[in-house]
Amino acid sequence: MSGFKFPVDLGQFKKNLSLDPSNPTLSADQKKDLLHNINIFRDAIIAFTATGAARGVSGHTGGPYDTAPEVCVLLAMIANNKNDFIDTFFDEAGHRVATQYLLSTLEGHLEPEHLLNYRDANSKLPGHPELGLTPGVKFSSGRLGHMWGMVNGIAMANRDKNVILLGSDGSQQEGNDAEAARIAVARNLKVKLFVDNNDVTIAGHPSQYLKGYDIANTLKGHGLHVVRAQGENIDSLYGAMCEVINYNGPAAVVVDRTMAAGIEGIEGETHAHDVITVDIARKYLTKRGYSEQALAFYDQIKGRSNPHEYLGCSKDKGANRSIFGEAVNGILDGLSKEEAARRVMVIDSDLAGSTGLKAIASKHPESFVASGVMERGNFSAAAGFGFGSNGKDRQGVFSTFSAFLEMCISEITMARLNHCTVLSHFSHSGVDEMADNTCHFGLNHFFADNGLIEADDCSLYFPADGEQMKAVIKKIFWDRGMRFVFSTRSKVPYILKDGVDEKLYGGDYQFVPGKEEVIRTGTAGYVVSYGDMLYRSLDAVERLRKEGLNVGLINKPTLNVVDQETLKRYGESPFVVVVESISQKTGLGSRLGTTLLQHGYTPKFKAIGAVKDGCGGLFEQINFQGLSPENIAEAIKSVAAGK
Ligand SMILES: Cc1ncc(C[n+]2csc(CCOP(=O)(O)OP(=O)(O)O)c2C)c(N)n1
Repeated sequence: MSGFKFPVDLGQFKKNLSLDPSNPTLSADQKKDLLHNINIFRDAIIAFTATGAARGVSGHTGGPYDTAPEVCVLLAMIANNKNDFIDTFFDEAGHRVATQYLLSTLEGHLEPEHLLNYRDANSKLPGHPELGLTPGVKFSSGRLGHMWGMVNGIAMANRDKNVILLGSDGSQQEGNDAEAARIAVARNLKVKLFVDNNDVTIAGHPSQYLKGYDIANTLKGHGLHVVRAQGENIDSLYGAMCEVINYNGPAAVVVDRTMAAGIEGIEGETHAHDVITVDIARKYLTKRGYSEQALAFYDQIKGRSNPHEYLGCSKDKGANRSIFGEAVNGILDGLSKEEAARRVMVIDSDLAGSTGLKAIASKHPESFVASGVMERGNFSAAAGFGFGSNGKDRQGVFSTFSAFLEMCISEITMARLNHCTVLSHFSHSGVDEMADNTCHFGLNHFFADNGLIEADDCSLYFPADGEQMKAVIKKIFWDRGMRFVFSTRSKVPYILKDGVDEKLYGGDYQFVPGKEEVIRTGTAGYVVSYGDMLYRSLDAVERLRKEGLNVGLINKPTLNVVDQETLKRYGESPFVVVVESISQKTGLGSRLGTTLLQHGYTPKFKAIGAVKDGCGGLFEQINFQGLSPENIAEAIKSVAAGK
C-alpha cells in the first residue's frame, strides 16, 4: 500500500525529552511533555495496527497501546543518560511488535507511511519482531516467556548498564521466567522488568482462570526488588520506574492497569488483546482530533485472497482446528456428565478459541480445564491424568500451536517413560496463513516421536480435511499411549472421490491408523503428501495427468508409521516426491528416502517442504516457500525427467 499519508505527525514526538531517574517527581512541564508523547505513541499504535484488521491479517493493539507510558518514560531516561542503558526494549510478549516498529520509525529506520503495511505479505512488518528482517528491529521475540533468560546474559555482558525487559502477565506464566528470575537474583543483574499487569491474555482474565497467580509476590519470592504502580497514573508509574532504575540489581515494576484504558468499546475486554477494528480505531482517533480525511485511507485497504482454483477438492472448506473440538464433543456426548468428568480431562493453554477447545469448554465444561500460558505444565498435567490408563478408562487431552510442540519435547519423553496416555492437538501446523510469521511456524512434528525404536506406541496423525479429522478422532480417541494430532491455521477444502463430486472421507469412510491411502493410482511415479498439502498436491497431480504424465498420489495421515503394502506400490514406481509444509529438514521427506532404501526400493526421490523464514501475510506464505501447486508440478516434472 502506498500513496497514503500516515495520519499521526510523528514529528510532534518530543525526542529530546530527558528525564533524570534520580528525581522521582515530575515537574508540571515534564508531565505535560510526557503525556503528550504517550498520546502520540498511542495514536500511532492504534492508527497502524488497525490496518491489520482492514486487510484481514489480524494483529495486536491492546498490548503495545498499554505499554506506551513505560516506553515513553524509558526513552526519556535513556535520552538523559545513554551510558546507563542498553537502549533496546526487549519484549517477552512479541505480539506487541507494533512498539518495535514504531520505535524503529522514530529512530528513522522506517518511513511512517510504511507502518500502514502492518502484517502485510512482504512488507517486512510481520506479526512478531524478527532480527535481521525489519530495519531497526533489534531482537526476535514471539514465543512468550523466552526473552528474560537471554536478557540475563545480555546483562552479564554489560554489567554496568540497565537492561530493559517489557513483561506481561501472559509471559510471566511461563516456567522459563522462574528460572530466569533465579539467575538474575543470584548474579545481582541489572535487569529491569516492566510488567503490564492488565489481567488480559487471549482466552480470558488470569484473575479468573488462574487463581493464586500473583506476579508481584512471585517476583518478590524470587528475590527481585518489586514496586507496584498504577499504570494510568503517570506520577505513580514514574515514581515506581525511578525506584527500579535506581536499584542496583534486578527489579520490577508491576504495572497494574485495565487493558486498553481509554479505548471506548474494548477497554478491559479480552478482545482488546487482538487487533482493534477500524470502526473503534476511527472513533478513538476522531475523538483525538484526526480529521475524516486523514483517516480515509482505511477505506482503500482491502484483503487479498488466493485466486488459485484447486482441482479434485470441494469449493467449501472446513477449519480442522475447530473440527477437532467438535469431534471430541462427539465422543463426550456419548458419556454421562459424571463419566465425562471422571474419564476425560481437556486442558487449555490460553488458546481455546484458536485450537478448537472452546467448543468443548461450552458443551462439556465438566471435562474442561482453563489454564494459562504454561504448555509444559499443561501437557504434563494431561499426561498425568492418563497415567496408568489403558486408554479406555481415562484420557488427558492437551492442545496448543504446533510451534510450541518444540517446548514440550522433554515432557513428552517423561510422559512416554511413564506410559502415559495423552491425546495432543497441535494446531497452526506449517506456514499456511501465518501472518504471525517464523516464530509461530509449526515445523518440527517429528520431534514428538522422540522415543527409541523399541519404545511404546506413539502416533502422529495429520488429517487432510475435516471429514478425515472426524474419522481420526473417532478411531483413536480411546487408544492408549501418546497420540499427536495436527491441523493448520487455514481452512482446508474437502478431498473428493476421483471424478465425482462426493467427499472421499465422508459417508462410511473409516480411518485405519498406520494405513497410507491411494488417492490416485499412477504409473509414472508417486507423490506422497498429507495434511494441508494433500489438496495442493492433488491439484498438481490432476493437472499433470491431464497433460499426460500419469502420476499417482498417496495420503499418509499417520506420519510416522510405515505401511509396507503402500510403500511397495510407490517404492517400485519410477519416482517418489514428498510434499509437506513442515520443515524440509526434519519432516517426512528427511526420513522416507531412508525407509525406501531400507526396504530395497530405489525410486528417484525428491522432497519439498518449508525451507525459509516467512514473508508475512496469509496465503502468500505457502507460495513463498515454493509449495504452490505450480511448484509441486515443477518438482514432479523435474524428478520425472531425471533431474
Ligand atoms: C509460548 C507461547 N505460548 C502461547 C502463545 C500464544 N499467545 C500469544 S499472546 C498470548 C497471551 C498473551 O497475554 P499477554 O502477554 O498478557 O499479552 P496482552 O494480552 O496483554 O497483549 C498467547 C497465549 C505464544 N505466543 N507463545
